[in-house]
Amino acid sequence: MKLQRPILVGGLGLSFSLWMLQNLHHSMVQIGEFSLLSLLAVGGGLWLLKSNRTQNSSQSLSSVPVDRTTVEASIAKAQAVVNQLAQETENPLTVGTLREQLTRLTAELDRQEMIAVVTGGKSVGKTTLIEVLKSSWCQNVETGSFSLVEFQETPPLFVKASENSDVDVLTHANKSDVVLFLTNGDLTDSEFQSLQQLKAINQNTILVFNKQDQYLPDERVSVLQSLKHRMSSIVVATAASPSLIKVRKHQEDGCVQESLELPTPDIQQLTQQLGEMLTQQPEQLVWATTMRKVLLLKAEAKNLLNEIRRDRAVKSIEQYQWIAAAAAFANPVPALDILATAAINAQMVMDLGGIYQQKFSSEQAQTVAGTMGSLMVKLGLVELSSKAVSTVLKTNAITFVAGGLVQGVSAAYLTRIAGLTLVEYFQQQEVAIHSGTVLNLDKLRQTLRSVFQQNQQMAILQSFVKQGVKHLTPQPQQLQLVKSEISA
Ligand SMILES: Nc1nc2c(ncn2[C@@H]2O[C@H](COP(=O)(O)OP(=O)(O)O)[C@@H](O)[C@H]2O)c(=O)[nH]1
Ligand SMILES: [Mg+2]
Repeated sequence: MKLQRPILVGGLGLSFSLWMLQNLHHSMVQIGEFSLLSLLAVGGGLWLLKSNRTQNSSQSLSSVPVDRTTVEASIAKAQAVVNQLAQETENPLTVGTLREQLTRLTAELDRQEMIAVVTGGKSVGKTTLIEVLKSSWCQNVETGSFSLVEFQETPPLFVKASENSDVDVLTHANKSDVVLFLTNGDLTDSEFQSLQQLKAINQNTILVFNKQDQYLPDERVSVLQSLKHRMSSIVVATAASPSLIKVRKHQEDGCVQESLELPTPDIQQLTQQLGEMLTQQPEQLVWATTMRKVLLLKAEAKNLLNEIRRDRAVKSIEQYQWIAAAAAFANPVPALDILATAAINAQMVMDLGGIYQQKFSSEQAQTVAGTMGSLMVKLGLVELSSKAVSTVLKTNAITFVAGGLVQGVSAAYLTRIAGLTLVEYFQQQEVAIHSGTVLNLDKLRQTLRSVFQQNQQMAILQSFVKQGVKHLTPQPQQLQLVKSEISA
């Protein structure tokens, strides 16, 4: 590996870089399908959807109808991911399962019966509401005015010790045509968040204020108003199983007779709204649901693929980081020679691109590596890392600080950051094979910042520096050996 003449790297002010890093989380917003993919990527975290995305795009998203052709195209894309997985995995069973699921999804495009999921906290009245809904629904189906609906109850949300995590529950909800979300009054924070998540994935949701009989008439109105104010979705009030009420009857002889009466369930608003929603364009709802399922399945396959590729990629990155370390260690300069590191990275870019089926010519790889190098400088990462590395070295009382150790470890560290950034970036690309890869610089910059931030945690840095020191300096045992040889 030939090193170019080292240049000094000033970097930007530390405070500026810190400011950039602080603002990082605002920029990690993605659009469309990516949100679903990245959700799954982070441990199935449906919960991670940022609410600002919801505000920006939910309205426009929900107005885009999904047609059959679009779903079929998505199924084909998912198929391509599964095929790629089949080529790279050593686990044919998973591939088999995914293929079966895809076949089922194709058949589902013609599903006749609608699926409504009823969810909410514990004891909000899910079971009761379903009972009442079913019987009123049947009558409407018989007269031919409503389509067939299967009502499904989810396990309760917000129950800590439950076997089902809220993520599972929401994933289930995501696979239905409509969600009835029950609450018994003003929304709690967790209820609000779950609703936001349903909205973010463009799920048809009706917010149902059940047990309204427990409120005085004017309270009812204000709860309903407040719900409508907080959620722009459809809100209805119901009493699936109203409590007994005391009824006073004035007799003709002037006596007052009190009796208890059981009011009939009041779900009229809900039946009407749900009826409209499910009867207007049932095919489109079914297609939209199938689309969500396809995207989830594709994301699952892609996740598996990414896991396999990441393992291979990290091994490769590790090789390059120690090459970079050795080079900078042997050729210590006052500040890190980022261009030299970048020259080494070009080969790494090619390798990683190969693993992720992103074809780069050697010139392209050179450009990518150079771009990453200059991004690192611009973001002040070079300066930040050498500072961090020397701090860790000092606080770990590493006595044998050879010249070039800081540079060596920093070079390794920056190479690793560059590599992990590319991995992260490639993971978000469509799996379909591209001819001629065009880098999205903004996205690369965002990814770089976030990967850097993740790897700036003290624990990670410390263990990395220790590893680096091990690689670059003689081991204690070896020193011991040398000493004992001398004394012998
Ligand atoms: N007062 C009143 N009670 C209700 C209403 N709906 C359900 N309940 C009662 O709330 C309790 C919990 O209902 P259930 O359907 O089992 O709730 P789930 O846990 O959400 O399935 C039961 O005792 C129901 O009778 C309602 O509209 N008004
Ligand atoms: Mg129940």
